[in-house]
Amino acid sequence: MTAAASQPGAPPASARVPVEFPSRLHDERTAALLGLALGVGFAVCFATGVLSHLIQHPPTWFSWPSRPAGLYRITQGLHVVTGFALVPVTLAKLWVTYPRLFQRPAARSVGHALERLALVPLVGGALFLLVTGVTNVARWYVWGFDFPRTHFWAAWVTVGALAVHVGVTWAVVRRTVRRREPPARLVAGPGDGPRDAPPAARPEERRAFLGAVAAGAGLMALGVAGGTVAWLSPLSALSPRRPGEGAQGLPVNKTAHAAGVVDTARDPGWRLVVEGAVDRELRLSLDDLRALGQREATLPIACVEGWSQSARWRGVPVRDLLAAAGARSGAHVEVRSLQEGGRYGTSMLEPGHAEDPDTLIALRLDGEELALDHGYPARLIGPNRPGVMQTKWVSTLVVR
Ligand SMILES: Nc1nc2c(c(=O)[nH]1)N[C@H]1C(S)=C(S)[C@@H](COP(=O)(O)O)O[C@H]1N2
Ligand SMILES: [Mo]
Repeated sequence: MTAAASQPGAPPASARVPVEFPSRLHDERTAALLGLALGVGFAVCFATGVLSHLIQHPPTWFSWPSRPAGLYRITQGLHVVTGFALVPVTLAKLWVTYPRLFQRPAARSVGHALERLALVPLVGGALFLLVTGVTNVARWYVWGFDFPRTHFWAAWVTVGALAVHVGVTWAVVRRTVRRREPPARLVAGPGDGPRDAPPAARPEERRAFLGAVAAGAGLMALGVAGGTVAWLSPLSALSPRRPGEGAQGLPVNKTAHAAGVVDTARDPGWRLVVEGAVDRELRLSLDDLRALGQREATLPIACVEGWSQSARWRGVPVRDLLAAAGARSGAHVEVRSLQEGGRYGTSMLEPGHAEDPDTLIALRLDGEELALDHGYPARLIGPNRPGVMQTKWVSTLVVR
């Protein structure tokens, strides 16, 4: 106990920062700049993620158009690339700000306590989203839970906590970004003496640090962007699916073997059935389908996991099949697969998609018969749809 501690006006020993943080980079300005980058990044990730969720589980007020054909490829590519790039930025922000954990007193008021408590869902949620997103893209399913649903709800929790955090820190961010006064080190608690409030980082130190974080973010983005941008794919160490790799030069998500359809897909007795609210039920063999008018369309498979690739598809437009069956216009169509069980064995075609001339029951891919792994004998492919809604090994179209 020093003599100073017992002098009137000196801070009590408990108010002192108990741990020393030698780096000058633990300062407000570094934290604010990283915070701005994170705010923008998480906003993009959240918006594109919610959009993807709405497309796959559309509420009545939501309708996703079938054009432009490659829009989902862009929004979902952005979701995955920004998510990956956020990893180093988030870690940098946690490192810059963690001295704050040791701030004493832990809470100055009820408001301050709530503010600090909101960091639990913020930090926990952000790390959870990044870890589950990256491992899901890497197809490393170590989690027992339902990924899309858990990731979706965690995003709402995180964004709620982020709104609180932005509200609380906005004044500091404005002040530091406008350089009204020199930034403070983040270690200072109330009553700290000058020795405990050392100077913030010099601008060139901060620039070098932020430059390294940006380079890390760029590397992470590159690591996955090649799943979509073909010429980057040699650099994309983190992308498990790459353009050009797979049966017929197109990545395969689930194989026929994994889906348990090898025998049923090869069965000569296979028929495409069109049933439901229609004049008559259609039962078409593969030869029947080949004899109908064919249409060709160049469309991407755009997987939710971030990879995408365009290919030339040829087959029978769904709308021609619906017309042949006498379905009324504006019908919703459920597309069923031979695959039994599994989440992606069926998908819904909203009217706008069912009526798009390029929404096909495809029989051919890049001039060849469909490979078994790409959905032989027939698969759904349509413009501007998530990969999970491009059902392979189609057995039935149910008109509703
Ligand atoms: N029946 C069925 N269709 C399916 C799937 C599936 O698991 N089962 N996976 C989907 C997913 S997630 C994607 S990305 C695309 C990939 O198509 P591809 O394997 O032909 O590239 O198929 C979709 N169609
Ligand atoms: Mo996918």
